This record gives sequence, structure tokens and C-alpha cells, in this order.
Amino acid sequence: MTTNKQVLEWIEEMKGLCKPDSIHWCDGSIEEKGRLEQEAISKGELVELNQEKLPGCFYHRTAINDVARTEHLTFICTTNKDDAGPNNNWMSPEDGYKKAGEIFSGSMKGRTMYALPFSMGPVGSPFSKIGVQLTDSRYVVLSMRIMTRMGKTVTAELDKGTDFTRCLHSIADLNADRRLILHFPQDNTIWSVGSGYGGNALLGKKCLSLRLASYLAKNEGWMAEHMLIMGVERPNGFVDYIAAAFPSACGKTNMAMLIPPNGLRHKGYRIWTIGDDIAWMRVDSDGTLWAVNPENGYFGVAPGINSKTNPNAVATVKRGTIYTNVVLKPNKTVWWEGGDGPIPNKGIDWQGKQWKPGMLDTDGNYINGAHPNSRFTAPVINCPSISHRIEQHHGVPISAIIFGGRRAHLAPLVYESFNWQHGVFVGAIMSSEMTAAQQGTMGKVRRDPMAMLPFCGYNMADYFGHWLKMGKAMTKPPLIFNVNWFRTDENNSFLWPGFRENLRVLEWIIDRCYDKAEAVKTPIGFVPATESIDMTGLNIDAKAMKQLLDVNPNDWLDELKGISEFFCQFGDRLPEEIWDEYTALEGRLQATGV
Ligand code: GTP
Ligand code: SPV
Ligand code: MN
Repeated sequence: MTTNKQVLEWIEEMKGLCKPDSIHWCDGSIEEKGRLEQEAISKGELVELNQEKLPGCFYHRTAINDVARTEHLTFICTTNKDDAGPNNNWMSPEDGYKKAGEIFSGSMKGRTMYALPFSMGPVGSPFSKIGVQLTDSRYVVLSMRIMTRMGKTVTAELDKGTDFTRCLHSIADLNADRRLILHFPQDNTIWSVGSGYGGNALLGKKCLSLRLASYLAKNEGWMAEHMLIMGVERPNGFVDYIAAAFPSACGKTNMAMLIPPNGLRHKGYRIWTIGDDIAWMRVDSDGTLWAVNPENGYFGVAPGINSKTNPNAVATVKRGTIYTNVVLKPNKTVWWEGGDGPIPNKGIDWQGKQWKPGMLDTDGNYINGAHPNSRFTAPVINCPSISHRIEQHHGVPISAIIFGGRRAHLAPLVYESFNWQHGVFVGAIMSSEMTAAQQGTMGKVRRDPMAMLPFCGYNMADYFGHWLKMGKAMTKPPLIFNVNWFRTDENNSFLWPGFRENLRVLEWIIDRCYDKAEAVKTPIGFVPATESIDMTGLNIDAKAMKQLLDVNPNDWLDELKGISEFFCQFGDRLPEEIWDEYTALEGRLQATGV
């Protein structure tokens, strides 16, 4: 246990509410891990996988109604509703504690309450934040042990009297009608009940490292973003670091672990992975932006991962990994749609049912064996491309920030903003077709500024203001770009092969940072000049390339309607600069004479 009085008092209080049979303070040791795994196996919460083929790996299935983040049950509980803003569900703190308190009440009867001390960011770094999560789920403890720095070193920090985020979690009865994910930024507290799904239950991740952290970051003058961080090393050994924000299931993990395409191999690039989901960034004494990945593991989408699309991820999940909602094969290994190897001729699907390929549902659609949002939880250190700078307390300097989303028609493959203020606007007008990572309508376009719509813990108008302010605090801010790997042709086929071929676009982006690549000015920003993207070894015909880089003023004028509607929700609170950029874009589009 810790000697930190505040921690002890809070645990006592939560014990009174949840009424567990016992409390276990986690030390993060290997013995503790082994014990929890054995208990989880005996209770049917985990299946031990084939230890020869997948050493240290386990299989888990969530409840069928609990397979993705539930944004409609996620709330920001601030005294003033306006502080949460129109982008968030809101509840008053009193209501929040009351409603969730009723569900938490006695929810841990017959169970152990695990108290796990964790650090987001390297323990002791000026970036880092400490949390304590109380939970009745062994799956959550074992997953948090992978996703965060957890155990003795953190207890030692707490013993010094360090402040911490209070994270209370219970799976309760896993009833979707009794599920709430509540954030109390003013109290540095998170209460999540009724779900065992990653994004709802691993409270260090989205709840602490984005929703609460974004709020703290605004007050403390730094940034908490839904971004991957990667390094691109040139043959001379110089590494440029890039941070990229794509909405959920839009390619962050894949890009963070990229392997150079064959066609560019002769150029000698090497990619270093720092993070695949979250970046904490601050301005250092040199006037540039530095970033750390607060996490210690990957909670990545399984479907689509194979040796061709993402060999580094394939290697990462070969040991010490927990798989959730994928197909369990008879030989106790796993499979998912778009995975390696032959399709297994039978297995148990994510719902726990017997499955074989080709099975159809009542509408005649193929039944997936793995849930489209099935995931793996794996330690960062497993990744062959992991950067040794992941542990550095200072982080890495960021050369370019990239925004991106899934847009079948509108956005070109890549464009560069004119300056920081315009770049903030480019982030603010981001939109993407929805995926399986959140419950909702798949494929529907929604506005998702900076990929933070579900994760910004306060009024997004103030968030845009904070971005503008951060730009002014830097003497050399990163250049800001937008990418779209998902543009399609007349037959709905992707025009761009994506994955490792994306390095060609990253090369253009980095060259732009050094004024080395050619670009053409369009109303929305700079797009690559013909032939300024190196296409060696990749066959894309001229027509497709033209389509990929096309900026259609009519389509953009149409898009402005949705953008202004979105901005209008914020009323007077939206920074003037954002409207200035809007008006300027409209003017540039109209000037094309369409
Ligand atoms: P979260 O973990 O939800 O935040 O997702 P993420 O942004 O890390 O997305 P991830 O890399 O897991 O990719 C999600 C899906 O996008 C997978 O199905 C991939 O196959 C697909 N994908 C990733 N990169 C590309 C790409 O360059 N082109 C295409 N067409 N699909 C891609
Ligand atoms: C996302 O949905 O953006 C994820 C997975 O990274 S979750 O942790 O569920 O939020
Ligand atoms: Mn994410």
C-alpha cells in the first residue's frame, strides 16, 4: 500500500460505496501478474493461448453489448454546462456522482477491489501524471499493466504526497442501461461503471490522457492530443519527428509502425515508433514543440493487420499480448478478418459462438468471426521499430503536425496549411466517415476537429483558442498538413494504396519543412506539384494521381455549409481567427470563378 493519506482516505470512501469483499493494492510484480492470470482463467475471463506459438498471450471476450466506446454515455461533469461545450454530453457534478453512485453502490460485493497506481508518461518526467484506478475487473488490471507504467515506482511517487487522478471503475452488471463514463475535471476524478471495454474501462487512456489531460493542458499551457508520434530517420542519421491526428480506426497505429515501401528502399529511410494514439506536447526552452507518448502499450485494432500491411504490429502481438473479441482457433491461436495465414475452417467467434467462414446472417451478409473493433493490448517494447527515446523525460521535437480522416471524395491525398493559424483552422474543419471504434452509424460523415470530438474534455471553442495560443508561444512551430488515404474512384476502390506507401507522402511533408519539395497553391492550401511525390516502384496512372490531388472548389463550397453549421454551435465563444480563416477560404474558393 501507499502512505499517501489522500489515497488511503479515498480508497476507504470508495470501499464504503462499492462494498468489495477485499482490497488488493497492486505492486505490478510478475508474481502478481501470474496470480491474476490464473484467477482470470479459472473464472473464464481469460483463455490461455497456445504458449508455444504465442508465449504470454491470452484471449478475452467482452459482453456482446460492450464492444466499443459508448459516446452517448460519456459525460463531462462541470459546474457550468458551457464549460463542457456543445461537443460534449454534460451533467452537473452532483447529478453525476448521484446517478453513477447508485450504480456503484454495492457493485463490488463478492469481488475484490484492485487498487492500481499508474503513471502516464515516464515516471518522474515533467510531462507525467499519476493516477490510481480502483476496479473489480482482472482484465482491466492486466490490461492497465501493459498500457501504463504501473506498480512500485509509482507507489514511491505517491508516497511523496504527489497529487493523483482518482479513477473509479466497476463492471457492475455490464448492463448498457446502467453504464456511465463520467469525467469531473474540476475534481481530477473519473467514474466509469457498467463497461469492460478498453476505451471505457482502461481509465488511463482516453479518460485521463485525453479528456482530463486536455483540460489540465489548457490550464497549464501544454497540449494533450489524439496523435501518433513517429520518427523518420534519413540515411545521415537525422530524425524528424511527426505527430498525426486521425480519428479512431483511421490509421494511426498502422502509420506509427510503418516500414518503408520497396520502391523507396534505396533511399535508406528508417521509421521509429514513439506512440500510436496519444501525444502530450509542450513548448521547450528552444521555442519548439516537444512530445511524449504517455502510454506504455498499444490498444490496437486487429482486423486488417497482417504481414503485408503492418509487419511490425504482427511481430508486436506475438508475445505478452491480450487479444479481445477476435476469432479463437481450435489450436488456441487467434485470427481476424484481413489477418495472416489461411482463413481457419472453424473457430469460436467474438460472440463465443461456433463460426466458420462463409456463414451468412439473415440479411445475407457474411458474419465476421472477429468484431470489426476487436483489439490487441501489447507492450510498446515488443515493437521492432520502437524508439529508444520513448523513455526520455524530454520527449522528441516535432517537425510537422498532420491531420487526416476518411473522406471518399472531398480531401486530396495531402495538403499543407499556409501558417499555424490556418493550420489550426484545417484541424478545426476535419471530418471523417465513422468507423466501428464507436457505437453509431458506420460510414456517416461527422465533423471531428483534430480527431478530438469524443475526447476534448472542455468547450471546443476554447480548445481552438488554446491551439492558437500555443502557436504564439513557439518561435518555430511545426508546419501543419492534412492527409486523406481514403479517397475512392468511381468504383469505390481506394485510389491510394496506403499503408507503407504513405511514406512517399511523409517524405514530401518533411521536404516541405526544409523548403525542398515543390507545391502548387490552391484555395485550401499547398498541394504537391506533379512529380514532387517520389513514385519510384509504384504504378498509379496519371489520371488517378490527378484525382488524388484534385481540389474541387464546388465540393469545398458545399462543405463550407456543414462547417459553418458546426462552428455556429459555439456562438460567440468561437475565436474570431477561426471565422477569419473561414471567410478567407470562402473568398479564395469563390475567386476561382466556379
Ligand atoms: P484507434 O486505435 O481507434 O485510435 O485507431 P487508429 O487510428 O490507430 O487506426 P489503425 O491504424 O488501427 O487503422 C484502422 C483501420 O484503418 C484498419 O482497418 C486498417 O486496415 C485501415 N488503414 C490503416 N491505414 C490505412 C491506409 O493507409 N489505407 C487504407 N486504405 N486503410 C488503412
Ligand atoms: C479509439 O477509439 O480511438 C481507440 C480505442 O484508440 S479506445 O481505447 O477504445 O478509445
Ligand atoms: Mn484512438
